[in-house]
Amino acid sequence: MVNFRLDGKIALVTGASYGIGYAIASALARAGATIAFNVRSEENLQKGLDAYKADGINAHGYICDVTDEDGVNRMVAQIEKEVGVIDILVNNAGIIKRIPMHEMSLEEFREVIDIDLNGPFIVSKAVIPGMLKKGRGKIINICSMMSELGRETVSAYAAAKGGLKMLTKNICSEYGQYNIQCNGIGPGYIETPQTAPLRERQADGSRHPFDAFIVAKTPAARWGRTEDLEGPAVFLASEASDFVNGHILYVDGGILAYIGKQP
Ligand code: NAP
Ligand code: GCO
Repeated sequence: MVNFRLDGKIALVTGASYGIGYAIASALARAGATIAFNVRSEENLQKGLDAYKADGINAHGYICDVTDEDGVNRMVAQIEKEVGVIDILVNNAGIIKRIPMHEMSLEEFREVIDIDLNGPFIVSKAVIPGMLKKGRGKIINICSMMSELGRETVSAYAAAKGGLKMLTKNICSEYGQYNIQCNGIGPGYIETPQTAPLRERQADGSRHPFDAFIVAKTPAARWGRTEDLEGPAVFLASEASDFVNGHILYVDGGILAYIGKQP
């Protein structure tokens, strides 16, 4: 019998007080996992704890910036002491800056790379030793359409998410022999705070041009919802995917397969 359950497993989901991270953490919890999550602020820590509690989930929350290696190492040690050794890591925390590349400062470019690419390296490096001791582990990196495609104004984000795709494949290559599987989820365009600016109604009440563009580019003819990511995340976190490694599972409604509807 294929095992999609996560009972007895401990999952760390980074940046999971809301958005995609919250949805994935909640799905892992409903599949039996014990959830740990981190955010950068006291305010969002409480917001997340309240949300998990309202959903009947007893989550363990920590304040930690994924770019702070010492802080990440302290958080992982604290989780291992308070909750247990991490079985499942979801590298979800991430930001985007939408600025034409010739107008983007080096500091802005570096901030996106630091959070979206260095962060997953730092957190993965911190949890892999525990997975090696256990003889098993699951790492899921939240990639993007921009792991495969570019578009105007997102140079740093595309570079980071392209790198995250290859980091995923390299962790697979280096640690698969120790029964650690590392895969990616590539969400399409999902309705979260991060994409809210792309869906804002125009002054005349019409849809944002990008909103209409994405719907025309998606065979499903809709934006994704965070719920659309829950099943893929549980699958990649479970024993059901023990022979799936180095794969980026695109949950995009078909965008990557489709040339787009004729205007
Ligand atoms: P979001 O709503 O902006 O949430 C991002 C989360 O990451 C927040 O909890 C944020 O916490 C946290 N975070 C940001 N920087 C952090 C840092 N340095 N340390 C710790 N936590 C940090 O974004 P989302 O739409 O849910 O996206 C989540 C992930 O999916 C991101 O990696 C994003 O690139 C990716 N993604 C999103 C879409 C989409 O269409 N929405 C599609 C593909 C991929 P704070 O409250 O502290 O900022
Ligand atoms: C953008 C969007 C996208 C999504 C996602 C698509 O400005 O193009 O924010 O980058 O966040 O990464 O998969």
